[in-house]
Amino acid sequence: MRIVFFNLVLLFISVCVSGQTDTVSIFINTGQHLLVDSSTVPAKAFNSTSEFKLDGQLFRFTKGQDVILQITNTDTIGHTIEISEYGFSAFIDSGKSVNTPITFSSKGLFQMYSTTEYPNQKYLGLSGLITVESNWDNSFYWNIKEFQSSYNLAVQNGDTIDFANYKPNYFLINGKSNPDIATDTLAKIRGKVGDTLTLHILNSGNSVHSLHFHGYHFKIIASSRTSDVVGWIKDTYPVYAGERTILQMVPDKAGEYPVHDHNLVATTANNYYPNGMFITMIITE
Ligand SMILES: [Cu+2]
Repeated sequence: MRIVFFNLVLLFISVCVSGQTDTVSIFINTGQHLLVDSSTVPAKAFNSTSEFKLDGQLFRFTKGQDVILQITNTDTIGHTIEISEYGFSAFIDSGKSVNTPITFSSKGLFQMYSTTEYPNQKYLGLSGLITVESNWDNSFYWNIKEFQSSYNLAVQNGDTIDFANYKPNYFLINGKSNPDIATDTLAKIRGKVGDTLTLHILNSGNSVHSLHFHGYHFKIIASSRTSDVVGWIKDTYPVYAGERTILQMVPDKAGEYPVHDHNLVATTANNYYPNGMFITMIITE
């Protein structure tokens, strides 16, 4: 009791000293995710309300921001949630909430994910984007992943799965596939000739996704996998499982050009083309 009181006093002091500590609510939710062909799979997501939605799962912070993450677990199992680069780790039991302070001291793109039954709970969707920036102009965000629908059911039922035999059949950007993804303003790259457009990508899946951009070249600004690729100018880039990368491009002409996974199976949904990881960019004068 004395320790709890002491911690509360410390928390109160830290809130007062910093002047402003925002409480940000994050819910661990479960539900049925509607796929592009109208089938559904069990999935999980981080959301800002208790309503389940498998989308980009983007949480934006500014550099230096002090935050109390209030994480509420509406799932039937407990989860350990980590943001590895910040040393953040919290266990939230089923039906419980925890408040954990964190200061977003460095800029960049980070992954918040469940380490529970790793990688199975992350695979179901508990892998979100944390972006720490000073401005978000001309920024776009892709949380990419793939599902093998039978695996979603198996994980949900507590059955064993083996990713060595993985044959995914759905391929998602922010939870959606072509053509539904075109309505996602976080994902749909729109800009003007000469703009600096930044695409932040997290591969939340268990497969490599080699992204091919038509019409323009981009520069690799950051990669969590290797610094060797930083500064490269490419039109195709393989984003490995778990990789966070930031790509930048300055379009030199107007037009509408595709971006798609170069692995063509990933442009399908349960074998139907082109209902996978495929979207167009729209650049105007
Ligand atoms: Cu192509």
